[in-house]
Amino acid sequence: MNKIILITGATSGIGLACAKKFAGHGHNLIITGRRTERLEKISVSLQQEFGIKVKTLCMDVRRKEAVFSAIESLDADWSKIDVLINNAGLAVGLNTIQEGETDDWERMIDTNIKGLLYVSRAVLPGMVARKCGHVINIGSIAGKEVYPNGNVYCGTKFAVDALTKAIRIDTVQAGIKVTQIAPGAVETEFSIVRFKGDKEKADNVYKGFEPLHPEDIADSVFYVTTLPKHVNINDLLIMPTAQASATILHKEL
Ligand code: NDP
Ligand code: 8X3
Repeated sequence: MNKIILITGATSGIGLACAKKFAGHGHNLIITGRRTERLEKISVSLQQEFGIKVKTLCMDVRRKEAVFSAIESLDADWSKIDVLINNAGLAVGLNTIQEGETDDWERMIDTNIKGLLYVSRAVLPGMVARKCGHVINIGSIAGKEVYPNGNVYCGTKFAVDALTKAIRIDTVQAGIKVTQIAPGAVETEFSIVRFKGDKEKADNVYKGFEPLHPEDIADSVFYVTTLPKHVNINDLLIMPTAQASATILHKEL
């Protein structure tokens, strides 16, 4: 059966890989992100390659009113969202708290926590009314372990861990599935954003070992949506084989 999958942050990395994976299985997509041009290009190429329908919502998940009006604007064909993938997120900076940039903190808190909440608040009432739906939150190893200089990013991902449990509790009576997928190091644009465009620093993060690829995460996101109605995966922690914990990496340089 064709489902409607809403993916936040589908313009790169894990979100884009999820879009391709679900499109490849014939599902229709609502893809979101701030970079309009990329979003439109991706939409055209997914429709051409996979013969599915794609709706683009260009929005910043931090803008509450924009999020609510974008979701409200969906017509009957699009509003029955089966799967919400709360993926949009970022780390900005890698500093001690005492030297941290408060603007970086706001960006992470507003995107990773408040953005996830706004989108969930906009989509969940429909799922609850239909007694059907699956929310998949992209957490992180950073939401399981705090590591040096990770402070606020880790705090936001610990919040994603808690909110995943909270959404599950609040919607269990409606039969909504709620899953957290928590990856270790995945090579995407994540580190370029964290290091504010310093590509050399970003590339160094993934040197000397094989990190996860965004497609590895998309495979698991897709897998959890294929299980029978009575089966829910609560939490999946997925690491590169060379990464034993947030801080222990076996690198061969
Ligand atoms: P990317 O930087 O490649 O992708 C991030 C996506 O989020 C982009 O599509 C970006 O779109 C979107 N996004 C960021 N901020 C906003 C915003 N304010 N409003 C709307 N969309 C936004 O990184 P990843 O694919 O790696 O990151 C995806 C998720 O995975 C994040 O939640 C991240 O924390 C998590 N994660 C990543 C890991 C990694 O090692 N890469 C490991 C564990 C978790 P646009 O810029 O167009 O708005
Ligand atoms: C991204 C993985 O270890 O850089 O969430 O925090 S890590």
